[in-house]
Parts: sequence; C-alpha cells; structure tokens
Amino acid sequence: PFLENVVKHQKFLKGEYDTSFIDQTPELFLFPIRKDRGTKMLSYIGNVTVNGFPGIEKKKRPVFDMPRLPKINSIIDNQNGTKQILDQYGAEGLVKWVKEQKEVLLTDTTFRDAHQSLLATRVRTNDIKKIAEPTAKLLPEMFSFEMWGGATFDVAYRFLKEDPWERLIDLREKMPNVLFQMLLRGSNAVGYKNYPDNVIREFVEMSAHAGIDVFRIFDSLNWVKGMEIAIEAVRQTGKIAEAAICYTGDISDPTKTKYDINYYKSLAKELEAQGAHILGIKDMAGLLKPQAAYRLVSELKDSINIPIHLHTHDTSGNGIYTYAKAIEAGVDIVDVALSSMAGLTSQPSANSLYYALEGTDRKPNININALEQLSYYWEDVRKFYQDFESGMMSPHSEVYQHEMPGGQYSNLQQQAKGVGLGEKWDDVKEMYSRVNQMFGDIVKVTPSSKVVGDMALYMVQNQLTEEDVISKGNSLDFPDSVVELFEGYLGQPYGGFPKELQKVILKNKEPITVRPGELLQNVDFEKLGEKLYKELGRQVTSFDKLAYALYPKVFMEYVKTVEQFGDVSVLDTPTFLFGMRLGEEIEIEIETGKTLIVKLVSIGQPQADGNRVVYFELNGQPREVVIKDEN
Ligand code: 3PY
Ligand code: ZN
Repeated sequence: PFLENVVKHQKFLKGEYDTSFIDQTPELFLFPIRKDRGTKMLSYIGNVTVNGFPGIEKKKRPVFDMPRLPKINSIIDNQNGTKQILDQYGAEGLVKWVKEQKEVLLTDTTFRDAHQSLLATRVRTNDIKKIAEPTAKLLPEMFSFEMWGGATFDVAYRFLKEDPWERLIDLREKMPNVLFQMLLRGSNAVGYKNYPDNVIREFVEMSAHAGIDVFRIFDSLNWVKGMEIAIEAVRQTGKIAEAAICYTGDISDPTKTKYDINYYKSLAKELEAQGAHILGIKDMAGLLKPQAAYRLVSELKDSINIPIHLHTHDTSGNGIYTYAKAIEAGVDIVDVALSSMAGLTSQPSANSLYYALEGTDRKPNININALEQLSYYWEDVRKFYQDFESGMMSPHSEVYQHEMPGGQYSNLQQQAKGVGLGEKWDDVKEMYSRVNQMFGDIVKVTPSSKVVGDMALYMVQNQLTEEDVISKGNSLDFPDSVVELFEGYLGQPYGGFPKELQKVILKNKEPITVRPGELLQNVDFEKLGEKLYKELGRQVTSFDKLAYALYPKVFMEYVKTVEQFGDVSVLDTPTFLFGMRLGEEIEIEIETGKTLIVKLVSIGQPQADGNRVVYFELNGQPREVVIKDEN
C-alpha cells in the first residue's frame, strides 16, 4: 500500500512535505501481509449480495441495460476549450474572453449538482469516468463542467467508499480542454461547519493543484466576511474566484422587503471589490421568477463590471423561462444539466434551453446532437440509482412557499423518514417555512438550510409551536446545529438574529460576532501527517490529511472499509449496490490490463453463528467467502 500510494499521488505531493520521521521510524514500514485483492473483492460482493446496501431496500439485483454510449463518429480529438484560455491568458484573460462572447455560455452540472439534487449525490466515479472522454470531446464549447464540491466530497468517502480526490484527478486527465468547476461553501469548505483558516487555504490550494479551475464560493448567510479567506486563497492560486450571492425571497413581491434589489446590488458590489472574477447568482431553491430574473440581471449588469453566472433549480418548472429572461437581460453564463439529469430539483435542461433560444442571437454554441447522445447515457445510468430518487414526479410550485434548496429536498425527506416522520412530510415542509420566519427569514443553503431543517423536524416531532419554543425554551434541548447557528458559528445573518429567540436557545451561552475562523486554531498539518502515518501504516498524502481535517470520522471509516474490501470503486454500479444474481458472471478490471472474472455459484444456508458461505468462481477457480448474515 505504501508504494501504491506514493506512486499514485507522487506528482501531487507537495515539495515541502517533511518525511524525516519516516527515516527515523523504519518499523512503520512493516505491513501486515495483505489479504489478496480477489478475496477482498469477493467479500464485498458476497456481503452486499447477502445483506444489501445501506439505504436500499434489500432485493435481488435488478436487470439493467448497458448504458448507451454516444454513437457520434464525428468526435474530433484535441479540441481546445476554456481550459486552454485560462492556462494561456490567466484569470483576467478568461474573464475578458467571457465578456466578448455574444452567445450565452453554459456550465454543465450533470457530474455534481444534478445528481446531488436528484439522486442524493450517489453517482459514482465509475459511471462518470466512462463518459468523461466522450463528454469533453463532444462538448468542447462548454464554459465549464461542475463536477466537484458541495456534498460530493463527503458522500464519496461516506457512502460510495471512494476517494473524491481520485475522481478529480482521473477526470482531469480525461477532460483536458474545459474548465472544471467546484462548489465551495466559503469557510465551511465542503463541510457543514466553519474550519480554521489554514484548512480553507490548504483545501483551495490542493483542489486547484488537482484540477479545479473555477471555484464558486458562497456563504450560507450571504455574510461576505465568511467568504474572504476563500476568495483570497483562490486568487492566490491563479484560478477563477466566482463569488456568489445566494438568492432568497422574491424581489418582485413588494411584501417581501428584507431581500430587495438594493440588498443584492450592494452585495454584488462588495464581492466585486473583494476580488471576485465572476459574480455567481446562486438560486439554490429555484425562487428566482422570470421577471425578477430580468430585473436582477439588468440592474446587476449596470452595477458591476464582472461577468454574471446564473444558477437555478427547476423545482417550480419555471427554470427555462427564468433563464430566457436572464439571458435577455444579458447574463453571461447559465447552469444546465443534460436533459435526462435535468428538471425537478435539478438544473434546467441544456437540451431544452438550446431549442428555447433558437432564433435568438444568444443561442448557445453547442452541439445539440451531442447533448442528446450524452443524455441517453445518463438516462440509462440514472436507473442504477432509482432507489435514491426523491419520488418527486412533477414540478412543485410550492417551493415558492417553503423555499427549500433543491439539494436539500430529498435529504431532509430521508432525515424525516429516519426519525419516523415520513408520514408527516407535508407538515415538515410547512414547518420549514415557519422556522425560517421564526429565525428572522434567513438565507437557506448548506449549512444554514440544514439547521432550519433540523429545527423543523424537532418541532414537528415534539409538537411545538413558535410560542412554545419561546415559553418552554428553558427546558428544551435544542438540536446542536441550532445552538451553533445562534452562537454565531456559521457567521452573522443579515439583520442579525432575533434577540429573544437567541436568548432562549443559547440559555447562558454568549454568542460570538467575529469571524469564527479568528477563534479557531490552525491545524498543524505536519503533526496530523505523523499521526495518520502511524494509524494508517502507509505514506500519507496532502489529500488524506485534508480529508481527515475536514471529516475525521468519515475518513477513518472509509480507510477501514478499504482495508476490509479493497478498492471497490472499480466495481460496476449494479454490482456495487446490489451484488450478484446466482449463476451470474461479471468482469472487474482491478487495474489497467488486470481483470478478474467472477461467477456467483451459490449461497449456503445460514449457520448457527449466523454466517453463510458464499461460493464463487474467481478466474475459473472455486473460492468461498464467509459472510455474516445481518438480516
Ligand atoms: C451545497 O452546498 O452542496 C449546495 O448544493 C448548496 O446549494
Ligand atoms: Zn444548486
């Protein structure tokens, strides 16, 4: 494992990495004898076949068609794109180029937000990798591919048992011509809380190093102070800092006065002054109505000089109309997803937008046949993940009332089911909007949206009203996330916290008003490296250290799984999620040119100790593994 790791990441290891402790502790090079890779893989397959996959009702592996790959034979190699513009002319040069384009530019979110919003972020690298090269070759005119960040980072380790850094590095190699974009939650990085400043800086530096070009940076309360470190860190890497305003409320509703047009204009100016190369409008719930989009983009265009990049979710079904109006008003770039991964809580469809703009001078320069062919692939792949669909079948205009972000909908629904409130989902949604009002009408996006969701669940579960929270507050044990929000550990909301409620929630605790990063101690990465080295018994990369700094428990559990089962990212998704059918034979390419042929022969009866023997053939030879039946 030591050599494998070093070799794999060598070019990414930082030069200043101090390895002297390795020489001083040669005993650390003694590794336990490895259980062979084939047996580990069979243990994984046996286990998922017998016990099922977390979050999926146990069933026999469904029969899936092979995903259709694009059949276009006019694929041209080496078509330069925006990546080459950035590499050659730098961030300022790229910005200048964006401003010169008459056509609207597109960001494709299929690899990130689309599946975060439709499939609980569960799409695996294996499926993305297979379509990466065709995508880059068929869509060289894309402005960017959003393919990292947001929830994909922790879900990769936590549920998919794969390394998100490897996804980034692999895809970068396969897609060298178009900008890679990620979603960065400001001082919360890709997590749900504030991290020390040096963690944010290091995370940005290593993400840029591994392949990210455009960082969309936001703060979950639109608190500019919470974005400062990230913006500065991105600028230092020479990459593109896209600072985003999160859109909430409704500028076209005169009764909603808190977040009016002037609020967004002054925020945009502040972000431009902070050094943003591009302004993002992050409409995470899809609340930006068409006429409001026209007004917002027009007035922002008059207020700032940097390009504007609009992101929405199609929950209400009005997404294409909103984009059409924003495009009319001069928006530079919009976020879309391939048709079969678009709509509902995801982004509007790239394919539909293309046709909607026909006959206008801002029609995107993109190959519609390519969009359709790539869409077939995702139509087939999406079926693998059907158990993670939210159940939303049609547009939900109620989003204008509850204001829940697209990426939160299916997650909160799962959370509600988890605490026995599945039947009360409508009550939870209504409570979500009441909690928002009680909190003073705050911006709701990860992680502030999660706090509102936690409180809504808590109140429905305990049958509490807003009055109860105030009158009985002293004896109530509020969720930790709620206490942390009101302590100021996610930053400061516009207009401040409601004072009475804050007192009730904090009891005797004093809130902070400074940037949380000012109070958090920097992480000593060198020490952390030594500690991890001892625990893992292998060389530790800067990526591992960052993963540990952000998610210690999740990362260590991932490491344990890899020790037990090996690298399961090489398995095809049906096998990964459902195991195998009796008599079925599959091929697993464990590394280039090295393939295992696996046949599931039979599954023995449970023994007295609850174990079952699962009989396979591995490359023609009989093999058995013992699996504990958890059912
Ligand atoms: C995330 O932070 O993951 C989001 O997608 C917020 O909209
Ligand atoms: Zn989004």
